[in-house]
Amino acid sequence: MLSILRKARLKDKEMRILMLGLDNAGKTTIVKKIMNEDVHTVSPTLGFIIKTIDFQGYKLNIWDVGGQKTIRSYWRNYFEKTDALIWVVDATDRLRVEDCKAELKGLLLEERLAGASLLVFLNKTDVAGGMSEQEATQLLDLNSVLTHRWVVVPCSAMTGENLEKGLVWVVQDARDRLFLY
Ligand SMILES: Nc1nc2c(ncn2[C@@H]2O[C@H](COP(=O)(O)OP(=O)(O)OP(=O)(O)O)[C@@H](O)[C@H]2O)c(=O)[nH]1
Ligand SMILES: [Mg+2]
Repeated sequence: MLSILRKARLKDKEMRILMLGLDNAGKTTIVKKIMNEDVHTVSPTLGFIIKTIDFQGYKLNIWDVGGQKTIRSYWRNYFEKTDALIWVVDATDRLRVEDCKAELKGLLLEERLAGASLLVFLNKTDVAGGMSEQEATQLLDLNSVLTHRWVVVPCSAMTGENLEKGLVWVVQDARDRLFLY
């Protein structure tokens, strides 16, 4: 259930967005593209980066946390007060899709993320042969997710395709929830 505090913050038009996913999924590149920064200079994130963007009258505080296996245990330090979870999937990484599914399932069981909406960014659509939206939905078993409001948005951090569409959903979802509870 949405806490009163969280709701107050949404009324203030401020959101805390947690961006997670396996390493190499493209989280940092997505954030850079959104910020109009050079996307060719990313390196693996060892800790976390917070970026604040003004979007459609909302202040989005995006927490981009490194996804390497050895540091995934730190993800839990960032759960608190999360309004939306952005789960970034590398559409070209079929080899690790099971790992990707398991990590996401684990997150969705977290009580502290219970009130968060889930945007799945299916990234790297600029590369041919990647998973389609339907394929990823099936392989990640998203249709079984009933605890969170979710959507899959295929995107490319390289071209910027659909990044805005994803953020629009996040903000619209926040607006909807203000009226729901
Ligand atoms: N072709 C293509 N490559 C991408 C895209 N997004 C990211 N990449 C590449 O994927 C690699 C990993 O990108 P990062 O943004 O560092 O990935 P990350 O999810 O932040 O990884 P960690 O910080 O280790 O968790 C880089 O070489 C990027 O250039 C995309 O949309 N298309
Ligand atoms: Mg990163």
